[in-house]
Amino acid sequence: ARGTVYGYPRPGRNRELKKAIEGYWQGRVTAGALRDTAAELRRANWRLLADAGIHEVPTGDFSLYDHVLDTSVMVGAIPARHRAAVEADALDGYFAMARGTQDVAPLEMTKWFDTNYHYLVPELGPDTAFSADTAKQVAELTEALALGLTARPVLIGPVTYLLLAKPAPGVAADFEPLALLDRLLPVYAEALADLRSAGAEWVQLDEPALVQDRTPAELNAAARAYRELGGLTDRPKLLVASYFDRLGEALPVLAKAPVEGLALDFTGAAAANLGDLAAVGGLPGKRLLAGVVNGRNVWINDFEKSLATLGTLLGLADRVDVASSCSLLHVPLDASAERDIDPQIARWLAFARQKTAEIVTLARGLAQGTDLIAAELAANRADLASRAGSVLTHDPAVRARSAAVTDQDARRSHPYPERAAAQHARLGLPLLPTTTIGSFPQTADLRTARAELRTGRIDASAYEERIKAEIRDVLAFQEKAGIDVLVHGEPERNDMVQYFAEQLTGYLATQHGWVQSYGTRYVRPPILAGDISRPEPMTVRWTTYAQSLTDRPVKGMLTGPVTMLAWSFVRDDQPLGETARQVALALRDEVNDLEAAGTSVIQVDEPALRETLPLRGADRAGYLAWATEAFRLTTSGVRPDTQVHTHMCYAEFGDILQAIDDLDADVISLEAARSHMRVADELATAGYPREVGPGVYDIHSPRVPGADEAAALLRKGLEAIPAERLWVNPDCGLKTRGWPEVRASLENLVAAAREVRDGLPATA
Ligand code: THG
Ligand code: ZN
Repeated sequence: ARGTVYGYPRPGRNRELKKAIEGYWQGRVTAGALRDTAAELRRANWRLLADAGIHEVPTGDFSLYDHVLDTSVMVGAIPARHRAAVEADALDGYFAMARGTQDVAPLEMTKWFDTNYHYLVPELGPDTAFSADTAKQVAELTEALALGLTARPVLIGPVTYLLLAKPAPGVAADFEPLALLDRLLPVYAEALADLRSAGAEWVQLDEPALVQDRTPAELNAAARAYRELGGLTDRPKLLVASYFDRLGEALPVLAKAPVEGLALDFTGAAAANLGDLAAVGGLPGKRLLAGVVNGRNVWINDFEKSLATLGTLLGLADRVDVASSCSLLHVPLDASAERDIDPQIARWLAFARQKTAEIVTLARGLAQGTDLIAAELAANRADLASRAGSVLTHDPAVRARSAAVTDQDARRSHPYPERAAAQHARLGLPLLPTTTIGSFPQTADLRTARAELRTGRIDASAYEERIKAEIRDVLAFQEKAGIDVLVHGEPERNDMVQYFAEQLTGYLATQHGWVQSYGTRYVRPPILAGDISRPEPMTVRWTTYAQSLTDRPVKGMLTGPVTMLAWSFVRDDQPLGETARQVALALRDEVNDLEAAGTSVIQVDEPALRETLPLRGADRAGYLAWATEAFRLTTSGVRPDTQVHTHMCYAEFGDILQAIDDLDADVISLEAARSHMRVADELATAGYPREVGPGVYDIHSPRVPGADEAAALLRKGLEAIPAERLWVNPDCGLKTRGWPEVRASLENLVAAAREVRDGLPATA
């Protein structure tokens, strides 16, 4: 047995790739310099993998923006609107597809399965003509071979590529890209031939879409695709890879296909692949890549457990190699770079570099016997025991409180109609009340102040004064603009998840733990390492300061428990629902403290509720049950006359309407401007009984909407939601926008609300 991985983090130790690409966009870095930096980073990753003992390095996983976009280029699926740019200059055309230009819109971006990585959605139609452009794949393979390494090109498989695509603009919405399979396969055949002649013994085709619920027609398409590719004569050996969940119904399809190898995930729920594989009689004559090292979390492997799995697998395939469960793209580079994490706790952590070493160790143990890795096994056992027995992972007070939670704790004391009456009496708001989602522009000035606090150039009290001055400005603007429910603007927050994580016991923050979110944008997800508690109030000070400046209600602003999990690395030693409950209880204390400090409106944002939905339908009800319970646990400790808001964005809400209702929030604001209020219709049709603020100002664009435009959207909203339950607000927070647009847009939004309000029939 040998060890391998399917991909490695792209940016480099100091995010050199981000800097080079953004420098190129700004004209400070030449195309040649960008290509050199990229080649140097690839070389460094391959050397590192090879030096660690990885036997076959992946190629083609590297990308200047996104590997799905790279696949679109490889198969010639360039949308008509980008063709001129691509023909003028391949690199600039590539970035035009990714980011758009003055004249043309980019490809749409969406989440890569249930990860936090975003890919660019291929746009296809009945007229799409594919053609092979294998230059990038061949060049990167050639680079790795030139270093004297064994290399395995990794491509997105044809079935997954088509299943990730959507109809191009102007193409009927019911067009199914999978109908293009027969046209696409010859392009893959050409790519395989090119890679073979460039020296590839094996090529990996990634088919993660096959771990989702698939129709018989889709499974047939997969069978046909691999029968056809497997039947080619001029081709390398084929390895079809799956990850993120069990293959289920697709396993027998791939096991029977005329390909030389499969890669399966054996971590978490995907461990069911083990029984499924035995049930189909294993993979006689095939190579199996066993994904036993989790590529999605930051925890060290359990060597004994993995070796037991690997031992079973030895009897089920011709040759078993050890791998990560998926590309290491989804984890940070190197845990040893984290100097601020307690060394004892750092021993529990494995980022890409540590996971690579684990794979090599397991492969050695499997091939040559566990005696040879006795020292590693002993250290691993000790580290696992230290984690299991730590006071960080087991806080008796947190556990006792969580165990004592009753159904009643997760229910408001009064039904919505009674709450609504009490809230309306307390708040005295007009019909169609106006508000914002929470954040105001994060100016360069604020970021500088935070950086200066970090480096000690200014002290805590100077920083506090700086933040208070910003809050005063934000409040003054909102009062002058005539907004009804105000916010403090969140100038003290860097990232909505990181800010709370830094203040909760049991959470770890990283200094260098960057993970690609999209293109050149990265996040540093905090780590839910232990039992969660809140040593002291986190936001009360800022909210009460803001409230002291105005007679209008100021909303308290919190991030909800599901989003706190979705945008963090989660524990693997207890069910997610338990972690969610602990976070919910800590946030519940904050909600109750805000109320006690006089806050009458409290918003708990859950933008990630939809994106964490499990990949397989059968797992969804269980997820939604704990997710909605965690939200209600957070928000149910308040009096009936305290108004609970929530906010969601970045998603299609259609398949979670019931869950949105189950949150029992008094008011929900949603992204809607770009979909022309479709969500208001959907909620109304589903019988949603509470108050709704469908966004009437698309904050993802610098465009300032006119008052008449916002009014038209509002009137559209009124067709679905009665005036007594309709709010007026932007789509999302304003932190990424500039002040001039925000000022003008919010003034227009208030004018629109007034105009529509004045046109309403008088009520009793
Ligand atoms: N916070 C967290 N995770 C998220 C989002 C978030 N995941 C989903 C979505 N929002 C991702 N969106 C973005 C948007 C912008 C950036 C990253 C992810 C971004 N990053 C800066 C960069 O790479 O330059 C770094 C920011 C920093 O210094 O922390 O601009 O809102 N947790
Ligand atoms: Zn939002």
